[in-house]
Amino acid sequence: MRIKLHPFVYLIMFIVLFSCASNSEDEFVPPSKVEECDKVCDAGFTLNEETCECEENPVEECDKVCDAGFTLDKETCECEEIPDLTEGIKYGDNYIVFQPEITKSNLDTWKLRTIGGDGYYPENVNANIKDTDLPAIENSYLEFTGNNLNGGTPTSPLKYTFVCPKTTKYRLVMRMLQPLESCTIGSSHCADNGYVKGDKRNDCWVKLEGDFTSGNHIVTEDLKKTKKFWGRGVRKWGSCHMIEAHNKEGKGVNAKALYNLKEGEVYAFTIAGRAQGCSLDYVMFYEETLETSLNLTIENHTDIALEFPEVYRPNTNK
Ligand SMILES: [Ca+2]
Repeated sequence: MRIKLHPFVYLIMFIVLFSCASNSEDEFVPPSKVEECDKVCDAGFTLNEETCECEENPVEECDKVCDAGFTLDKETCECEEIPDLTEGIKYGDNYIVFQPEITKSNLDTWKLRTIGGDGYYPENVNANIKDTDLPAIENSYLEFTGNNLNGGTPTSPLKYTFVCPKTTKYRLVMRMLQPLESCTIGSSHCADNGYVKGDKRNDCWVKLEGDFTSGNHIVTEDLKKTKKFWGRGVRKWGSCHMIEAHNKEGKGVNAKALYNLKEGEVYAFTIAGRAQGCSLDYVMFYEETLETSLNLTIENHTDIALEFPEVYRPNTNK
């Protein structure tokens, strides 16, 4: 039997159904529950409970200052020893100084001259030296015996590795001797105030490697190549103090060897033999402004051991 309902009944049924559905939605209230954040963060991170994100801990500034020969590891804030530095280098606040014989390189044609030994200068106390002259530091030095009196290709390289003690501009100088024969003023070929051949036995080759720029008009790349380094010290300890290189316009020039070095950086320095007889007592890199503050004059024949205060001399316990 088929029951036919009045359309009004359908309408009532629809309203009731709709009303029930609607009431059930209104009655549903989701629980006000805050989700628990149980994330575990890695070391060095901290949980932000509001966002439930791991955030990196702020890095504490490490301002430790390390001694010369040590470098700062910023992650651990510890000073670590720099390996392979040449032993025996003396580090000041704004200079480094060393005797050339501390090198680990083979001396080859460089000869170690020691007091009383063959070829040592002066050969005796009356050997044309003044009372005010200071002998070689620790009574020893290196003499180059290769090439000829005027020069030659770079021979017998001697290497040194050092760390820069302070970011500043440094000048390179060496205490140098030209062991030349003396002569009588006025006789033939006798020049340079009684010293024959004053422009011989007075140079070597130098090269510096590392992170630096030139401190003057010499191009930086030239300072990273092997260049002639020369000076004067005829039959007395003088100085090797000028580099022969090129300026930024490409012209050949003689100038101070000036390097802008960085604190904590490690540099490799090489000396190679050029003119036979050139003799080296010690090597210095010093902050150039010392020339003003200490009123220094570094030029031909200046004995740097006497020009600088004694503290600037190298260690003698090689
Ligand atoms: Ca010496």
